[in-house]
Amino acid sequence: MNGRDLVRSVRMVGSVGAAQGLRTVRAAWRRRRADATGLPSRKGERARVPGLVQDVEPGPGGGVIRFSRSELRITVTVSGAVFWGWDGAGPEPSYALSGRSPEPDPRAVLEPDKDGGWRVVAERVTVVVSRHGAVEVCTPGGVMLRRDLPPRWWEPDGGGGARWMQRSEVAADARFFGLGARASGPRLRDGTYRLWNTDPGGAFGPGDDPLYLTMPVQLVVADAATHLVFHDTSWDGRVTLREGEEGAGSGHDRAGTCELRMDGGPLRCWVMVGTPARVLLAWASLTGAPALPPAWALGHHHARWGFGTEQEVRRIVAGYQERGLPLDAVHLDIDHYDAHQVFTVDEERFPKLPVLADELRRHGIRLVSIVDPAVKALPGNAVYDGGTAEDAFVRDASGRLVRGVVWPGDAVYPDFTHARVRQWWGGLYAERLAQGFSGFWHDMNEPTSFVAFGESTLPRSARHALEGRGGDHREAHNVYALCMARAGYEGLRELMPEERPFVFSRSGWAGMQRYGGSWSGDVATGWPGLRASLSLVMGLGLCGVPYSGPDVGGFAGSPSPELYLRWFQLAAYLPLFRTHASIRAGRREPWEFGEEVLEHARVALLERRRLLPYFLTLAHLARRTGAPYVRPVWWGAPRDRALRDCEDAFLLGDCLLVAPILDPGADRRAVQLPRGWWYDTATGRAYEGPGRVLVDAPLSRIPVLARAGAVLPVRGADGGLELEVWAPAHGRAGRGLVVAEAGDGWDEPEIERYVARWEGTRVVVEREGEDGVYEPSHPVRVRGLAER
Ligand code: NBV
Repeated sequence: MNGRDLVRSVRMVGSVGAAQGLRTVRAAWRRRRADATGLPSRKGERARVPGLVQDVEPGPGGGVIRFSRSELRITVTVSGAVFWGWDGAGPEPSYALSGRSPEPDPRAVLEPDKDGGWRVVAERVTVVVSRHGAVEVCTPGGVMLRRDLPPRWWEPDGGGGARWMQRSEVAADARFFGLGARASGPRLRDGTYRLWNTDPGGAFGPGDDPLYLTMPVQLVVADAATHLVFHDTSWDGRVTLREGEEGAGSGHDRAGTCELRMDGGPLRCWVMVGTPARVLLAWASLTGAPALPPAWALGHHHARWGFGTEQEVRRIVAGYQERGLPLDAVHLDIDHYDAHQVFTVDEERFPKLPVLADELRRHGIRLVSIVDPAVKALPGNAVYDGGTAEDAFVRDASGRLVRGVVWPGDAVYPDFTHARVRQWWGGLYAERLAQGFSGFWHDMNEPTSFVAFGESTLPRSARHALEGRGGDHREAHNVYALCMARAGYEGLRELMPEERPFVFSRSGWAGMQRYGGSWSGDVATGWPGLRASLSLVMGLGLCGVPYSGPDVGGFAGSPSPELYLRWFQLAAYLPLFRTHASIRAGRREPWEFGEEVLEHARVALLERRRLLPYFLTLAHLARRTGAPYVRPVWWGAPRDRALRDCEDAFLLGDCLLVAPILDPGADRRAVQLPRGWWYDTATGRAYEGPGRVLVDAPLSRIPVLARAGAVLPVRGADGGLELEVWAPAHGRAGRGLVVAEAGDGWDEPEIERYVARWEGTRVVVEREGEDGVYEPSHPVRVRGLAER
C-alpha cells in the first residue's frame, strides 16, 4: 500500500465510525486474500514491439498493415473519425460506443508512403504509418497533430492480457484537457494522471488524483487544429503528460508528450480532428447524444446529508417559500433509508413520503433520491433476496459472493455488466417512483467498499459478466457506474415512458452522457475547492458529459459567508445548481449566512430562474451537437494563446461569458475576452476583445458579459418566454438559437433561429425560416443600446 492509499484508508475508516471499523478490517483481508489467489500471475513477462512492416491488406476506409510481430487496423469513418487498433483489435465490443461503429469512408484508401510506410488520405485527416509502426495523424494540409510511436506490450508467460505502453508526441504549442473529471485542471499540466475511478475517501482538493470519474479521453488543443483522442480500454492505467515548448522562432521546438501505460485491454484508439465544436460533435455521434434533463433539473436543487425527518424537509422548503427564493428540487440522502439500505424508507422519520412528494410537486418542487449500488447482505432484505434469486451479485473467482462494507454494513454488489441484472435493477426504481421521487442520484458507485487498508473497492479478481464475454474487476471497475447509470436510465424509461429520466452519477466513464450527468462529489470546503469545482465541470464537458455541478459551499465544512456566496454565484451558471453538504457540515440554506448573503443569493437564484429558457436551449443544443453548456473561453478561438491558458472563466453557450470570483476579498477581476464586443450585463458597459479588461465584481455579483449580437431566450416578468438581444456591433449582425420549452416528455421542439441587425439607429430582430424571415415568435427586449 502506498502513502496515498494509507491516507485514504485512514480518512475512510475515520468517516465510517467505530462500529464499522472491524468490518472494514475484515473486508480488507478478504479483498487481499481473494486477489492473492484469484489473479493470474505476471511472472515471466516478455516485451514485444510490432517489428517491421511486412504487407498490407487494403479494406474499406483503410485496411490492415501487417508487421513482423503484430498488425494494425486503420479505418477512417464517414464522420471523419479515425480508428486504429493493434493486435487484431476492432472498434467493438465497446462500452463507450452508443451503437455500431460508424461506417468506413469508401473514399479513404491505403496507399504507399515514403520509406516503406503507408498512408490513408481522407477529406479531414491524413494518417501516415511508418514502417516501424508509428502512426501520425495530420491535417489535410500535412501538419502533424499527433504522432503515436510504435507501442510496446508485456505478455505474461501463460498467455492472457498484455500490459502495454505507448508514447505520443503532439505540437509544441498544444495544451491537454479532459481525462474525465480532474480537480487540478481544466488545463492538464505536466504530471501523471491515473485512470481508475476512485473515491478519495473524504473531501478532496486540487491535489487529489484520481477521483470518481476518469476516462481515457483527451482533448488536445493546438494552433494547427484541435483533436480528441480516446483510448478505448477500461483497464487501470496512467497517463503522463508533458507540455511542449516553443523555441521562440529558433526552430528548436520541443514537442509535447503523452505516455500511456495500461494494465491490459485492447490497444485501440479513436482520433477526431477539427474545431472544438466539430470534434465534440464527432464524439457525440460516436458515443451517443447527451440525455436531455427534464426542465426542472435545470433549476435550483437543495440537498443535504442528514435532513433526518419529513418535518425538516418541510421547514427548509417553507424557508425558501417565505423568503421568495426559487427552489425546484430537494434531494434526500442515505439518512432517509431504513438503516442505510437502498430502496427502503425509514417509516418512522419519513412516514408519508408520497404525501410530502405530492405536496412539493404541487409547488413545483421535485424530490430526488440517492441510490447506492451496494445491497445489505442480509436475508430478509427484499433487494438482497430478489438479487439472490436473480443471481445478480458479483462473485469471486471461486464462485463465492464478494462482500464489501458500505453504509448498511456488509454488502454485496450487483453486476451491472450483465443485461439481465440491469433489467432487474432498473425495475427496482418502481419503489422509488411509488414514494414520489422524480430524479435519481447515484452515489458510491466507483464502486466503493470501505476497507481498513488497500484499495477501497472490490477485489480485482472479482468476476463480472462483461456482456457474456466474462472477465474480472480489472476490466469492469471503470465501467461499473456507467452500467449502473444505464440500468437506472433504461429502467426509468420503461417505468415512466412519458417523462425524460433524471439520473446523475458520481462515477462514470466514456459514454456516460447517454444516461445522464454527474456532480463533483465531496469537494473540500475552501477556495481551492471552489476552483476545483469549475475544473471538474469544464473537464467533463470537454469529454462529452455536459451536465454537472459542484456541492455549493463544499461538502464537508462550514464555508465563510463570502466563500458560500461566491460558490453560489458560480453554480448559478453551471448546469447542475445544487447546494449540498455532509451530515457533519454546517447549514447551507441561503438564509444561514446573514442578511447580506441572503439578498445576493436571492439575486443569483432569480437570475438562474430568468435564464432557465437559455439553459433549456443549451441542453437541447448539447443533445443535438455534443457541445457542452459550459465551454472554455477558447471554444471559438482555440488559436488565441491567451484564451487557451485562461482557466478562471467560461462561456455559457454562445451568448454569455461568466467570470466567477475564485479568491477571497476580491471586488473586481481581470477578464480575458475573446474577439468582439462584450457587454457587462450588470452595468451595460461595453468592452472590446480580444484582450484583458478589469471588471467590477462587488459582493453582490460576479461578472457576466454578453456577446454583442447575442440573442438569448429568458423568462419574462409574466413567466413567458422573451428574447433578450444584445445590440450587435455597428455594421454587424447578431444571431441566436432558441428551443422553446415543450414539457418534460419526448416532444421534439423546433430550433428557432434569430438574426439581429441594425436598421438605421434601430436593432431589428427577425426569425429565419426556410422561405424568408418572420416576426419573432416572442417579445423582444434589446439591451446595450444606450452604452454604445
Ligand atoms: O450519502 C452520503 C454522502 C453524500 O452526501 C455525498 O454527496 C457523496 O459524495 N456520500 C458521498 C457518502 C459518504 C461520504 C463520506
